[in-house]
Amino acid sequence: MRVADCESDAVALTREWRSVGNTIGFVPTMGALHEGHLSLVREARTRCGKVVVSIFVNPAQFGPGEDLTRYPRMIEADCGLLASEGVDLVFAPTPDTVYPTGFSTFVEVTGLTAGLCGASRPGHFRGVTTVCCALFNIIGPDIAVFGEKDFQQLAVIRRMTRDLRLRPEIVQCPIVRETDGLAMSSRNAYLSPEEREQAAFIYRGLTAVTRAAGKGETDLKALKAVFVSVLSRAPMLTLSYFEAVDPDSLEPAENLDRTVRLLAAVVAGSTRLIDNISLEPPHPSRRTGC
Ligand code: PAJ
Repeated sequence: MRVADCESDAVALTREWRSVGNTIGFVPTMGALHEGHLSLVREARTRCGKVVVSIFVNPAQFGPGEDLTRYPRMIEADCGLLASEGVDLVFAPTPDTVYPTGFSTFVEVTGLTAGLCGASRPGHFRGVTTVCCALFNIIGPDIAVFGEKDFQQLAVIRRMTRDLRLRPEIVQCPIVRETDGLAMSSRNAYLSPEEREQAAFIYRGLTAVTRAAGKGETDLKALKAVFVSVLSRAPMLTLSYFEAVDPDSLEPAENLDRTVRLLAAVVAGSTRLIDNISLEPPHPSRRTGC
């Protein structure tokens, strides 16, 4: 496995691989890797001849007062994990490499970024799309793999890639969870033991909503009440949002006549946690009025 912090090395190596007919799978990350990240790496591994992972804690996607300085950095442990997964190249640039003096161009997806996490994190998605666009241009991947964990990010990246005719196909992977259901996240490390225990109620709430819908409840307000009621059993968690949206446009769903995505964000102390689940339309025999 090669590790490059220099952009020209990453460009030269990936160019050489493409020139001899290799396909390249790319997994962008901010490091502090866990099984969720590794699942994306494995997906890239099954699809492509060469796998590149970037590790870059991207300053442009952190707002003032967010956790840029305390974000966990553990490059050596990360490289150990990636070597065991058969990764070919880790690209770990410095901020000065990605944003050289005079850098002044940003990529912004409008509309999709306005609500949900975009509403409370202004500029966040602009930072994500700008860095991903730059990384795609450095690596030149055939596919880029993203997790459903960050569902709004995935939709935003898909839109950017489509609109700007960027090279990679965007591949999405399901959320990997801890045994109690909490979605794995590098930020889970910030949680106190009590917060960590209560954080499991986010997924419990989402599955309770799925069960209620399975029993025929189609009113989205009533389904939100189910989520809120489960979450109220975890007093250390404060709801930031719970929304049912169309999985592509992220527009709020009016009703349950098609598959929707339930997205939730909660705050535990100073840590923001997000999760989501797909909700299928109710079985016709359970639909009231049929
Ligand atoms: P990061 O939070 O490190 O996540 C990197 C990738 O791993 C993202 O695609 C994310 O959705 C995925 N991921 C994280 N936790 C996961 C889980 N439990 N199951 C499945 N996939 C999971 O997302 C970012 O970094 C950054 O915004 C980035 C795209 C790298 C741009 O800086």
